[in-house]
Order: sequence, then structure tokens, then C-alpha cells
Amino acid sequence: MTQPHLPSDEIRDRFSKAMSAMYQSEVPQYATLLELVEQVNRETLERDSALAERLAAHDELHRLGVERHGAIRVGSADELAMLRRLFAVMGMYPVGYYDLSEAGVPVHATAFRPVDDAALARNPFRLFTSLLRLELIDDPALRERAAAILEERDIFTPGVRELIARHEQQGGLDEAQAERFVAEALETFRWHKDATVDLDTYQALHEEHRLIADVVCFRGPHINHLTPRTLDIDEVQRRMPQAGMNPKAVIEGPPRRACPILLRQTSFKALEETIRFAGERQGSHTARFGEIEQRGMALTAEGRALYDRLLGESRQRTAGLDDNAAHQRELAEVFAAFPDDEAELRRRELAFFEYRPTQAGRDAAPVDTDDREALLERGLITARPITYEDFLPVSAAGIFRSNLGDGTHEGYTGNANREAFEAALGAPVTDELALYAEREKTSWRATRDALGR
Ligand code: OOG
Ligand code: NI
Repeated sequence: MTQPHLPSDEIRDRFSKAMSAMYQSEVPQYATLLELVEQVNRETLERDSALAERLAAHDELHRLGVERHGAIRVGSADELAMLRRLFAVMGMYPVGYYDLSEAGVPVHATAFRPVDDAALARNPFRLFTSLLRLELIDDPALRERAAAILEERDIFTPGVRELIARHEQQGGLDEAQAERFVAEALETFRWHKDATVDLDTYQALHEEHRLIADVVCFRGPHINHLTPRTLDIDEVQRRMPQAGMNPKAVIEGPPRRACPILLRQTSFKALEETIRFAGERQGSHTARFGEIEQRGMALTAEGRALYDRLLGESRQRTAGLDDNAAHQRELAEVFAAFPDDEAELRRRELAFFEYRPTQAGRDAAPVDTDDREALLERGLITARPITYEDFLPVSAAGIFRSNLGDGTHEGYTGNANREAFEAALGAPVTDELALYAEREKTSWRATRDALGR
């Protein structure tokens, strides 16, 4: 008898928990970060009962403690394409294209993530996945050497390859297969203390760019961080040193606001770890860190343009500032130009909202208007901001940079190449703005239907 398939959301949930357990045992400081985040979340909820009620009403308390994302970096098109098939087993699809080369990091990236509302609500775990761009290495000999090293490795176990193929044939995995899949998939992301190359090769690649050494010299794309959700990122940043962590200098993204937008992130800096190189020589490598995030509302194209413009303006004012409090003060001044009132954000169409009819609205159907603001005012519908589920290239570059050590590379200009990325991936990436717009539109259509319009 054939067994029923386990829902992909369930496989993703198990996988994210297994990944978290593995990373906590590999990087004990990450377990310390989780404790700190949990403590600050608890205190925040005690202090802010309105927030606690809102989270409870939206059924968010039970998943507050699950990680929101992680990140990996791969070296070849084949690796990326196979990852796409692996993540599809867990209902994670490539959304968004991020060019980091402009910021001096020779990669481009996407995020594999759940897409529909129910899947996001179950477990929103995503993986920010970067593809190394060997074509940006100047020295042809080094470029070829790196490509040859990558050619030699297989980052997937035979077991996971077989289960991915089986998933594609049968359209799912049963309980026992799913269990095996999680265990086998996890192997790809494990840390390896021994490099595949000798110390000289490592150093040559490292000199070209630290990131190249990180991708090329190991058996697989070790998970380089995981990221829980904090309800108060400023407080966690403040407390990190007391808890023995060395935070990056500043929090990335927008400043603290009454109506949070997009995404704020910070991390403790990557740890230096002992590595055994081929030929038995010892050395070290820094790659792995811990991050936290706090998400706000998704912005429309117009809202995003305003965000990007203000961030650009703040850049001159914050350049060289490595004191977070001062940095945040400058940001807050510049961002005073970004409306911080839900109704105004909605009326000016700067952010995306989800609409619902209230009971009074249903009772009043058919209503005499479909003017949104009028319906809201009369209590016939509600509007709730849609949470931003994606990433920000400038912030991502900041996270990369602070964890690759301070020797920064100048930008590789004019290198965004979404087509090449999609060719490597073997599929198009979904446009994130289209997803939010669709969600808003669908909710509005259903609301109008319920109101008899
Ligand atoms: C990824 C950095 C980007 C984020 O949260 O923006 C990232 C990396 O260091 O590989 O994870
Ligand atoms: Ni991250």
C-alpha cells in the first residue's frame, strides 16, 4: 500500500528545526544568541501588551521561536540548479534577484522561500542563496584553478539525489522518505573542519576575495548563519556584548519607526575557526555568524523608490559612523520624510495591505460604496499591512561585509545579470513585488465580493 505524502510545509518545518539544532551544536555562540533573543522577546511582550495581543490574534506566538532565514553560498550553476530542486521538495521557490557585485561581493543571489500565505504562516523559513561569479576574478589562472576545484566536488549525498528524483516522480514523499530526506539534505549544509585544498591555494583565493576562498575551499556550502526573529532589534544589539557577542557596528535597514517597514538586521561577527588544510597544515577561516531580524511592511514600487532614495541620502551622513546610536539618529532624521502613519502609507499607496470584511460589513451587504477609506471609516472592512518576506541588497552587502572581515573589495560595477543567474538556476526567479501586489488584489476582490459589490 502506498503511504500518503507528507505536506511540503511539514518537511520544511522539520528541516528548519534540524538545521537549527545542527547549527547550535556547531556554533555554540548561536545558541547564546537564541537565548538572548528569546529573553528580549519575552520582556517586550510583557511590557507591550497590545503587541502581545496582536501577535496572539494573528496566531504568531507559537512560531515566534522558529528561525526566519539562513544563508549559503555555492560555486557553480549545477550546484544552484540542484539546490532549486532540493528546496522545491520543501515548498521553497526562488524569489527575487539580488546583485551584490556592485557592493564589492562577487555573487548574485536569490531567496528560496515559501510563497503562499498558508505556507508562510506555517513556517516562513527561507535560504538566501548566493552564486559565486568566477568570471569576476581577474587573474585567469586563478579563475581556472577555482573552477577546477569546484568541478571535483559533489555537495549532495547520493541519498538526497535519489529522494529528490523520487519526489519529482511521485509528486511528494511519504513520512519515512521525508525523514530520510531531511537527514540527507542536512549533510549538504554541514561544516567541514578540513579544507579540500592546501594552505597556499586557500591563501591565493583569499587574497583575491575572502568570499571566493569560503566558497571554493570546502566540501560543501556550509550554512553560514541562521536568523531568528526579534521583537526589539535595538535592545538585542545593545545587549550582545554583555552576552559575550561582538555585534556588527550598525543595524542595517530603515531606522526604528512607529510603523516598521521592510527589514532591519544585525549580526554578531563571524568567528575565527581552526581549519586543517591538505598537506596537514593548520590555518583558520572566518565564515560563520549569527544574525537577527525584525520585519515590517512590504512597500510598493513607489514606497521602495522612496526608501532607496532616503537610504542613498543617509549614506553620506552615516559614512564612517560606526556607533549604532549615532547612525540611527542620522537615519531617523533622513527618514522623517517617509510617512509613519498607517493610514497615510495606505492612502499614498506606499505599502501593501490585506483587506478583510468585518462582521458588520458582511451584515451590511450589499453596501453602497466601494471606496476603501469610507468602508474603513465605517468599520465595514479592516486593512492590515502585508509583511515583507524578502531581502534588501544594500543590507545584505552590509551583512556580508562585516562578516568577511574588514578588507573590503571595491565594487564590480555594471554586473547585474539576472539572465545569467536564471540560466544557472534553470528557472526564472519570481518577482517579489508582483507577489505582494497579487495578495493585496486578491484580498480586495474577496472583500468586495463579501460586501456585495
Ligand atoms: C548572506 C548575507 C545576506 C541577509 O540576511 O541579508 C543575508 C551571506 O553572508 O551569505 O543573509
Ligand atoms: Ni541573513
